[in-house]
Amino acid sequence: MAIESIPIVDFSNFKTNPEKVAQEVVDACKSIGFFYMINHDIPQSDIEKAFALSKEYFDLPTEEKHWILKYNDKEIIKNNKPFAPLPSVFDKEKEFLCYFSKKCHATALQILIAFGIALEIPEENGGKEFFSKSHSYDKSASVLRFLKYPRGGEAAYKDHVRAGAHSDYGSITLLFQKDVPGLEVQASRTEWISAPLIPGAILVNVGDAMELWTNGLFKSTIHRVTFLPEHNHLDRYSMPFFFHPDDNVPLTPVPSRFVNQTLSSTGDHAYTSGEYLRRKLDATYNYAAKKNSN
Ligand SMILES: O=C(O)CCC(=O)C(=O)O
Repeated sequence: MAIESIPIVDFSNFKTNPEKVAQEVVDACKSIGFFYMINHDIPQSDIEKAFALSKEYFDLPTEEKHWILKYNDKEIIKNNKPFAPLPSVFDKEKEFLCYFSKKCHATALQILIAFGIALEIPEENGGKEFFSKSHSYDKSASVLRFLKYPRGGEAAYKDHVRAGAHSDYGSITLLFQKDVPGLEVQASRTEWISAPLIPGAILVNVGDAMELWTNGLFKSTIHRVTFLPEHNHLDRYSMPFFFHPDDNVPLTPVPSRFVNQTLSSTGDHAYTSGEYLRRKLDATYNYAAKKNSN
């Protein structure tokens, strides 16, 4: 049966009826790989404030936004600390940004607990905390990004596909969208369906690491961003929170009676989360570097 829309999962009942909510989450992850999370614990005022900071940053003159080019590779990986001084827009709100990214982390952990419940992971393997205990706040590659898609009316940005078709690399992604829709999902693996804006909802999707970890049970679905002609005069802002397992976590089949425990013929080597991420980033950036040098 063709999948025509993205399910909505109401988390207001997660405390009182976790099994029901968890089942809805897992049904969505097994079919389309996307769902809207409503009644989550992130106040709308915090989401609005984060979007306002993002806009304030993108509104800066171009030279100021190129601050990052001043820093070389050595400094980028120094002592596991912020790789460069933050631009003042963010520096003055460091406390808020830390608080907001911790809220994203806690919200993503709730979803992972739902996975653990519905997949009935045995207690001796970690039970409902099987996934959440492998996603520490400060040791994984998880990242909150601020994105701006400049309005399509400007000469340089005529293409209606604004972010090409791709899957995400981590375990799950939380996406905050604002004002301008545009995300499309390849639900049935051939047709694109749109992911409309639902005020206050977070759009959640499964990433490649989770598809590998569940041995294909959960679907990491291709998606892209397009602009409709009626939105050509508007900039689009979004904030994805890419959630990754800790680097050393082996992406071997999750101990669940719902997950096939046999690796496929191509999977005789199971990656750790860190290896998988590096492999994908190398492929992306080597490709980009080659393309740019041509
Ligand atoms: O901006 C969006 O709505 C989607 C972003 C996205 O898919 C990505 O950055 O991987």
